[in-house]
Amino acid sequence: MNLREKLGKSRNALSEKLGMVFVQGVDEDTLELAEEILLGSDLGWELTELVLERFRKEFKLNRSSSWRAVLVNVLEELLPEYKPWIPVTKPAVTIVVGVNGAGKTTTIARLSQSIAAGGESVLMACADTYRAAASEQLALWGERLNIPVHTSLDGTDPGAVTFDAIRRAQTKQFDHVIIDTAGRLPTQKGLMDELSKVYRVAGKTMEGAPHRILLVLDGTVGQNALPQAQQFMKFIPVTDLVITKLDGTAKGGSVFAMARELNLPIRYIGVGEGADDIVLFDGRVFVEAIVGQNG
Ligand SMILES: Nc1nc2c(ncn2[C@@H]2O[C@H](COP(=O)(O)OP(=O)(O)O)[C@@H](O)[C@H]2O)c(=O)[nH]1
Ligand SMILES: [Mg+2]
Repeated sequence: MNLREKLGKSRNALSEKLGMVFVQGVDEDTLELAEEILLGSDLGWELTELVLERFRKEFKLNRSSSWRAVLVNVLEELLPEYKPWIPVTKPAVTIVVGVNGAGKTTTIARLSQSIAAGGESVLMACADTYRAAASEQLALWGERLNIPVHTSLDGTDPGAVTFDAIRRAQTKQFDHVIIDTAGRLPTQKGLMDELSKVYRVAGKTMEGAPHRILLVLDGTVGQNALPQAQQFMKFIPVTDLVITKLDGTAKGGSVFAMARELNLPIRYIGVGEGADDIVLFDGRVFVEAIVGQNG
């Protein structure tokens, strides 16, 4: 399956429906129907109005404009081109955060797999010490992918695990260490404070660490994840977003709203349960896949 097929639900909800509406041309009546479709794809009010304005303007200038080309242009403009992340020190320390079930552990496994495939070494560390199942899950991934995993006894302080994992990665000269954290809700103040502590410990253990902090968001939740994301950002300085499960939702439009509201680069998207189903995010490719002619 290519990206266009994996994002098929969002593509159907957005471009297939718009195509049917605009068969009769672009006018105030069809724009009203288009508004519903744009909102339905979870683009949000603000961006929906922005897109409708562009349609009005373009079609006033030129009745024979292509709605698809107009939409591709306006959506591409909403997504800046992100500079690639190039780690400057070794080990590069990544902390991964988010609510339960968002896809943190799966993301870490797939990410580590692609790092290893690129010839670099990676240590996966489990700072979720509340559930035995958490370290077992990561250990299982490690076995399957042949990637070392740093675990500790249940109940160990997550800060201590962070310290140990970074030290081990330094001593054994790993290129990367990726730290998994327990899922938590922003309303759980104690757990959120603990996240701040993990962050501080990383910085004290190694100068400049963590080098990136990935916030993993469940794409099926769409824009409803925004307040939650903003709360996380109060406790830990998130550097990049990962939006998972975009294969299982028609709410692909929320990606544009997330990028805009949170003002953070979307680094990866999850588009399935397979090992290759995490992709480096590229705005143009994404837009092409959900609305382009040939995506
Ligand atoms: N369809 C789909 N499922 C995903 C994706 N990413 C994660 N999952 C599934 O979501 C569930 C929770 O993932 P997990 O990594 O354990 O979440 P965590 O609690 O944040 O660590 C698992 O069943 C994953 O297979 C994705 O991009 N697409
Ligand atoms: Mg997990």
